[in-house]
Amino acid sequence: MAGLSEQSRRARSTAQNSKRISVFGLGYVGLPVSAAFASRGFDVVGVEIQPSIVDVINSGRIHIVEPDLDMLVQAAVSAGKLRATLEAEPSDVFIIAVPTPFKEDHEPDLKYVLQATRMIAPLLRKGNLVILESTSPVGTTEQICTWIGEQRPDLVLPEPLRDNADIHVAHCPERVLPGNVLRELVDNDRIIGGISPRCATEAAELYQTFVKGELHLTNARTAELAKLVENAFRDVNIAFANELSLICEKLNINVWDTIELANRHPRVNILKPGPGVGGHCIAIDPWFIIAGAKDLAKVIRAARDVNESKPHAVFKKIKSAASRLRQPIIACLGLSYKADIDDMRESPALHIVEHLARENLGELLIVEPNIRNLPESLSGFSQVRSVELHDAMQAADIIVLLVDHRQFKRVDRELLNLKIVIDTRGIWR
Ligand code: SAJ
Repeated sequence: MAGLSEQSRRARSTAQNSKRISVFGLGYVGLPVSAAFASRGFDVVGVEIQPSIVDVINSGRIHIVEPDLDMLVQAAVSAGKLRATLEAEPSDVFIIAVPTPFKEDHEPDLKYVLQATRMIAPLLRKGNLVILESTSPVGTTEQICTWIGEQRPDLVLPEPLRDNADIHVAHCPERVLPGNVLRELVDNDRIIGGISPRCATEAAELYQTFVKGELHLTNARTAELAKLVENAFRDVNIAFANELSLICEKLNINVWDTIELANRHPRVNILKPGPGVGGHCIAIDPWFIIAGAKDLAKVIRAARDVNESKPHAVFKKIKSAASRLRQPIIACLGLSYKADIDDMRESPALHIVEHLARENLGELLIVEPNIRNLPESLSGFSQVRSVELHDAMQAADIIVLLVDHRQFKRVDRELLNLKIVIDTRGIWR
């Protein structure tokens, strides 16, 4: 935040740090955010609907894979600065970090945001700050105000031109990259969108206690759209790479060489093709834009179609290879949606393996170094087994590289000889 001297910044910071912050949702965003605030001395309460997660956090452990987060949580819990609970408590700040999925028809589903707001509303006192961190369709932060107003007609709510409200409400979208969360949480710039300018300032004062990147203040609707646009931009660019991979396949040209050469141009930077786009952000957020502007979001919609069709193209390639063998053994390397994490949300790798299992094309040997047990969706198939990397490489006729985990990059290339190799990430070329 521009304009604050170091001394007044420190004084404000100390005043801030005595506050209690409740974070709703202790997932991939809520837990690192909780730990970051707790490590700055705040009294942080994590409100979770799953009792097993509450128990894990309160014992100083974590339930997700994210580098260094375990140490930070352990330190915060043992210092008494972070605890998890099922019940919401009165606080100075309420941060909503719950999932924002979509429904069958790709319309946004705000039920978890509503649920959190319903828990927060009865506890609100004058001066409280409510922050929505979850990536959300345009208008969600205003919707939160409306929901609060329904439960709390006694409160003066913020409006764009009203700065004398009893509470403050802002959208501060998270922008961290899974796998690099703790560094990005601190270093990345943040967009802070207030319902009113005062709401934005209040939220910015809170985030400046640990964010080293710049804080960019705006209104809530712009902040909502800016976040969606970041991920839609990436989706469109990955779709370009994925479309290119299909074109190259048809023309029998190596897509990786083509991209490498084209990227030598000073103003060209083509992303990497892969088995599809996964995760809870890039594969979801563009739909929030499409839902709000159906007739206009044509490129964004086409990119979604290309990226959603890519897992099927990979499946067809595996099927064609398998059809040339009798009782093929197929090794599938990786299930998560990207490298070196355990997150399987919207994972194209998982979708491909599920499809292979359903079609029963042969024995499936799954290697996923970041999980202990196979996901439930694969448990009912007798021909599917979780195995060690080395065993899969030895036994398989077909090796399908689905995720570029670091363990797979180190594979002895000799083991690939005489096998059919389908490398969707181009790490063995
Ligand atoms: N992917 C490709 N080719 C590429 C890059 C990515 O196929 O060249 C695939 C990945 O394998 C993965 C998917 O795209 O399946 C998304 O991965 P990612 O690493 O690009 O992004 P996420 O979903 O892990 O995190 C994104 C980030 N957004 C941007 O980079 C614009 C992150 O900063 C956001 O905080 C996060 O979404 C979010 O929460 O919205």
